[in-house]
Amino acid sequence: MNKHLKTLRNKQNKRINLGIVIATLLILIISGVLLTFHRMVPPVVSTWSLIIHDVATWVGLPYIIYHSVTRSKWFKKLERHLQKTEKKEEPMLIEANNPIYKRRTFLRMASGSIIVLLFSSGISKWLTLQFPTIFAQMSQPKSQPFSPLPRPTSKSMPPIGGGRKGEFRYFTVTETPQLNTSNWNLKIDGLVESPNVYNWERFLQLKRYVQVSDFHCVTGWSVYSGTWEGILLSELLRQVGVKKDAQFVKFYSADGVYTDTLSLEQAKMDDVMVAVLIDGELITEKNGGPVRLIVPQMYAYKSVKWLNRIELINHEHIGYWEERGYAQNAWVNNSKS
Ligand SMILES: Nc1nc2c(c(=O)[nH]1)N[C@H]1C(S)=C(S)[C@@H](COP(=O)(O)O)O[C@H]1N2
Ligand SMILES: [Mo]
Repeated sequence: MNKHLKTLRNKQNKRINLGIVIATLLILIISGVLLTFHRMVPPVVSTWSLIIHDVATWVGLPYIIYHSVTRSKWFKKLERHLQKTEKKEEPMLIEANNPIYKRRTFLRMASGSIIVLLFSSGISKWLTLQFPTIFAQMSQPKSQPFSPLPRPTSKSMPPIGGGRKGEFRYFTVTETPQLNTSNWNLKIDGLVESPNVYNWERFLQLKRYVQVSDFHCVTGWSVYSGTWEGILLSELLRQVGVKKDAQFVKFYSADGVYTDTLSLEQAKMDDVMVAVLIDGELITEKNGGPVRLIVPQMYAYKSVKWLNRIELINHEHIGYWEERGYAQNAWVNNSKS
């Protein structure tokens, strides 16, 4: 670093570059620490930390990589080599030429492009999720794949919670499954007296309840006061009749990958809901619609999106994020156990 600084003494541009790199690294570290301890900071702080951390990752990180690549020994060597051959081959041209055509510039632009390309899938996913309205015009509007549409109860429309505060980050570990009236249904089976399959129409005939609750992701973002309307899980379980040896409830997603579990006792909590509407509107595709689980007292990784099967089992199942180290009991409020 010392050496590096000395060589930069008279090079204003390079000093700015180095400043940007160091600032980005500091920002990544500070926002990362705040996110790790997001339970201890106010929600505004964690929300902003996450936004800043994202920008630093998708804009700052490619820049840092470019910076380190173009300053590495082998890159400099390659540049010198190209410059030498350039001078040998076309000495006349060089002086007169626009610098943009120099091989050295080309080399830098090419490495920059490769780095941006490597990051592009991550960057574009991040952009489309963060600024959905900007990109909405780019994808053609879809026709409503579910009919009939559920009619919201008077508590949902207008929403008694006054409308949710905050934005969903639409998080998924798979592609969004394309569901519609004919390829979606909800199966309830396993250790139950009478297994059941609800198609869309039958599902909408079930009695729906409304609750206002907050939604917290473990990574530090939240959506507050969502008015959810749906069927109570306890009610669905009562209908199929849970057998005595059942101890856990396993939830499946139509994505074919994501699963999670609750103990039978947790599943019977009176706010655990198979939700269909939020703030009086059908839950959108990327939000986990048509039907998602909502477990307000636990972190949102328990709230399985695109729910299509509920199975009663007698052993503990390890869900997608639990397999990757997250707690089986995801209480938001630490004092529960
Ligand atoms: N099927 C499925 N359900 C899922 C997930 C997922 O990746 N796939 N992610 C979970 C996590 S970690 C969170 S924070 C919430 C995100 O919900 P949202 O995408 O509607 O914001 O969904 C949860 N349910
Ligand atoms: Mo999450």
